[in-house]
Amino acid sequence: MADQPTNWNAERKSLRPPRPAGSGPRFAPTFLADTEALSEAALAEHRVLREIERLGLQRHRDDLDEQGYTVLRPDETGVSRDVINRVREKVVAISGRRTGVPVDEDTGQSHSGFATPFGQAQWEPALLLEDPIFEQMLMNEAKLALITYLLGESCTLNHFSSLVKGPGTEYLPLHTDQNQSSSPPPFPRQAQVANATWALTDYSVANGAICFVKGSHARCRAPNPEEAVDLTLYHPLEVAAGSIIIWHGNTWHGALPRTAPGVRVSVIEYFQRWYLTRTEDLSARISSAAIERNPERFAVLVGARNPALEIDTLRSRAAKLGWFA
Ligand SMILES: O=C(O)CCC(=O)C(=O)O
Repeated sequence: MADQPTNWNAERKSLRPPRPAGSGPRFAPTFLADTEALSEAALAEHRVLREIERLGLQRHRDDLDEQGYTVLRPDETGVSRDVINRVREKVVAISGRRTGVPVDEDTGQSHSGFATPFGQAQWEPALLLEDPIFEQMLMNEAKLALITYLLGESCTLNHFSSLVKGPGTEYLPLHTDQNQSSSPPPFPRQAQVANATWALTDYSVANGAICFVKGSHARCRAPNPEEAVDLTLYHPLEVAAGSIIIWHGNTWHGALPRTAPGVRVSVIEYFQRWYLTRTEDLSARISSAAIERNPERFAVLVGARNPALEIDTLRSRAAKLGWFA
């Protein structure tokens, strides 16, 4: 299979502003690249890369470039074990309330019969509307710096949901997120969608860990039906509760069945570029109180504002010219 070029750093150089535009075009100026907007796109790139450096996340940026995924360990997220436990308890309570089936955290028997697109797991959407603690998770600095590196400053949520996975025997086949909610193959090399999953319980082989195929994002296609179930390609990711697993939307991933008693609990924050259609549109459902109590970027992330669609602003022009704006 012919892989596409992986030198992402080299590609980025094309964002430098070009020579002065001279007297400017007479027709269709709204549709043409202008020097000011190109400079703003280059500035956005600079801001995004500087933020990565400020937070000491260069290794994670390189992981995303080279292997298509990375893990922020609990000590790198700035989130305490107490908060992670509270979030897990909330997810467990919400999951039980929504189906009327309380989660049996000890045996997991309550959750061995679930079947969703995410495997033998209960999937619950629109979690962000349930409790302000989820808003804090969304605004997590280190996670957002890496998601912004992948999807630019104008990116938005596609869905904010949870998974509770009980014991079972079924593997989740290898797939790409890009394939489900963005353009068909060949996929663009620049991420169009990206996933940040909070492990709220430990991930291990027996606990039904997520698995990745290193470097598969550069193939710019989904696995074919044989590859999707080829267990030799599954490389389990064992991480501690409180970690955030972040991946490029082209990266092949699947999951092992859980063989141990109990449940694996996670929160999925799934992001996309500003021009894609969302799975869950929270823009009209999010409260004005939530918008007010959070930083400005929150409104963009939940889709209440889309700066890239504003008419003729510098930011909207820049978002159409650079991957980081
Ligand atoms: O967490 C898992 O087991 C798999 C989740 C997944 O495939 C996804 O979020 O796209």
